[in-house]
Amino acid sequence: MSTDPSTLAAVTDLPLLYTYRRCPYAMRARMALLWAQRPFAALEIELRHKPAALLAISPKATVPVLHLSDGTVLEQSWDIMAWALQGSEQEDAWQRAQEPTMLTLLQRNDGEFKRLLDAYKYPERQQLPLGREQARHQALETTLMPLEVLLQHSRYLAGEQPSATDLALWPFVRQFAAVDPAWFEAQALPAVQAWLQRGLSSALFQTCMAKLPAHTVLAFPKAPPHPFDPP
Ligand SMILES: N[C@@H](CCC(=O)N[C@@H](CS)C(=O)NCC(=O)O)C(=O)O
Repeated sequence: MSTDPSTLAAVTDLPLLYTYRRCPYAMRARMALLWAQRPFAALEIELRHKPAALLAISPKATVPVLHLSDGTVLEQSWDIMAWALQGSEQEDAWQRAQEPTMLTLLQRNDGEFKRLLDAYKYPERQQLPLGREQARHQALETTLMPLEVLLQHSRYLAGEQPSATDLALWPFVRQFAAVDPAWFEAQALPAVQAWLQRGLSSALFQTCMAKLPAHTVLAFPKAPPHPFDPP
């Protein structure tokens, strides 16, 4: 595969997303791009063999990275979501996510919850002085129970319609639930469970999980016409 970033970008006039299908940060970026109906090309990478073209434009080398045709490089999933949603038909979904409560949820998700999720999912790799069950319990108390309280009052985190915050959190709660699905289902989290299911069964999520061959720049499949199920 070519190692020249300009060559890779030249394959397409579309914004080029360096992505990894199973990465939760990349999932939120793909969902936002799809929901905003921003056409984009995608390059599925392997985390162990990152393409030189990615390293050249983003030495920190995490995914997702969005390379725009004017040369701009967006290296954070939230920045990619902002670029996608602002000025799109889903502007309102972006604006509702800017409320302080929503920004706090995002911060907690990407900080404490992510660390606890890693400690729960990969106990052998973890850096926290916590056992697996302790990590799971803390995640329940600090994150999932507060989400349950919120979702007892509204279908989505910022109201009756999805917002950027829902897109940002779904992939992480999905990962947490998937570590031990029977345990997750047995918890008193009916609103969180229903909200997660709503997200995962949406046409938006299904499309964002399209399988692409690695190392190939391809136009990503188009956004579905009705990304969320009717209430
Ligand atoms: N703060 C970044 C985090 C992205 C991130 O950590 N992505 C992971 C994959 S899920 C990654 O690329 N890790 C680098 C590696 O594993 O080498 C964002 O929001 O985009």
